Amino acid sequence: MSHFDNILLLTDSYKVSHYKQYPAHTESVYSYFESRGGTFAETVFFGLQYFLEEYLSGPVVTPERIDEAEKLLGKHFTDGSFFNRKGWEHIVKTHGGRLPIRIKAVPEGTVLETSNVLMTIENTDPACSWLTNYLETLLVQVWYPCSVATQSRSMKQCIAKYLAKTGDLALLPFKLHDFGFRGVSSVETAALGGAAHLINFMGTDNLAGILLAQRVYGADMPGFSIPAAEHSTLTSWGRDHELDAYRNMLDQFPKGLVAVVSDSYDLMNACRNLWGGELRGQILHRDGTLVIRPDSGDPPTILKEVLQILGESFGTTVNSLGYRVLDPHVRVIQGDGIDREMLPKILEAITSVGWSADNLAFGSGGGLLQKLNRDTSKYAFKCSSARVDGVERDVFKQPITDQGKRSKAGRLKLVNRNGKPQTVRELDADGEVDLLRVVFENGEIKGRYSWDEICDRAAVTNILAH
Ligand code: AOY
Repeated sequence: MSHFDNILLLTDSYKVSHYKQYPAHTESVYSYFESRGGTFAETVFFGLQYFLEEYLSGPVVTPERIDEAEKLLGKHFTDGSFFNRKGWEHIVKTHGGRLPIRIKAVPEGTVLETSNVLMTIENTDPACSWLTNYLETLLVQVWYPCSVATQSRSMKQCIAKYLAKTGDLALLPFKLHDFGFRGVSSVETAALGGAAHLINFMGTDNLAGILLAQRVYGADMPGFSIPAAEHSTLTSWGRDHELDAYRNMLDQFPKGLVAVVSDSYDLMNACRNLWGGELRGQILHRDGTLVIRPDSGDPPTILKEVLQILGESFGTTVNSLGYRVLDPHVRVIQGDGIDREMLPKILEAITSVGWSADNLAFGSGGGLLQKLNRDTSKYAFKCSSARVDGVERDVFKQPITDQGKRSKAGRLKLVNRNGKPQTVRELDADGEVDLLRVVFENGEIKGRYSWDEICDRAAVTNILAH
């Protein structure tokens, strides 16, 4: 059972008072969601289907929930007498508890330039114009899966650039592994962020992300992993038995990929004298690949040194692009300190000394799922149109204290103009196809997107353009 299943309470406190603040006879409030710019030139839209399914669909307003909200808010506010009981009871009586709201959005997985409309929301019952922005708080949380999908896709473009230049692009889907479950603020965050990453990559240790991709988007098996050590499994052998701990890994997992974190005591000693010394023969006769994981130090410096030592011990070949590749029995994964800024530094450092990006994979936790906030892509939800007493009017803000915070005006449409999606006013786009589709209306989910179509839409295709 969820502790957070009362839609009346999934909002900011101040919104409870807003129904008294709109002009009299406000029949419609129309709002939109966009990225106003920020770190990335594009955004990937992803995650709305989860919020619709989890919180908004079906009969979500009930007499019990109204009572609970009235009681809680009565104590929360200094003067609790303004609770909108009539408004909520109207939704129960007239709509069977289903929200009289229409949400349109770009199809999930769509990659769109910033400053375009991603989603619109409006009330479908003129008595419920107060409800549109009551839902802002919950709906805007879609900023998080959008941001993770966007950042992960940008990191994919970065890795793709180096693979195209120095190695094999076919390795791309497994080059950035999600280590982030423990580093995020909640299980729900792990699920949304983990699924968002899996739109772009196929490697993950974040099982919550897999569950969300399967249960909400019908994915089959969207992410894969391999046996891998953590420090506890190795250090419990004792410092004097580091070699035995490593040998045990090779014995227990005699074929396929196996990853072993190797910095418990002395990473370079482990690479040169244990993996590259005593265990060298066993590794070279193994039917599979040992993935060595450094986990401390300055990543570019450490990785150049580790590749150098492993090259000396296991040998290298030079590929058709002129870059060095380690013997196929050994590879490296860097999972410490990886974020969108460290990634290009490492790739530049290793390629500058002749190593192919094929040698290296990345793990990222906090950098992938938590080093983001709503400002990273400046997500905002603003009212752009209202109908008052039968008259539609533009609604917008234009603060002289920050021109970047100006909001759009009018009812909006996303149309294709000279091969590019552009946000225009509905009035200026008569007869043009709207790329926004109705996904929710009057309590029902109207359009669903499958995992595979979302991944296809977000696919990184033209690598060399980036
Ligand atoms: N996993 C690739 C498979 C996963 C992990 C998870 C935090 C893996 C490590 C590895 O190789 O080393 C959460 C830290 C590491």
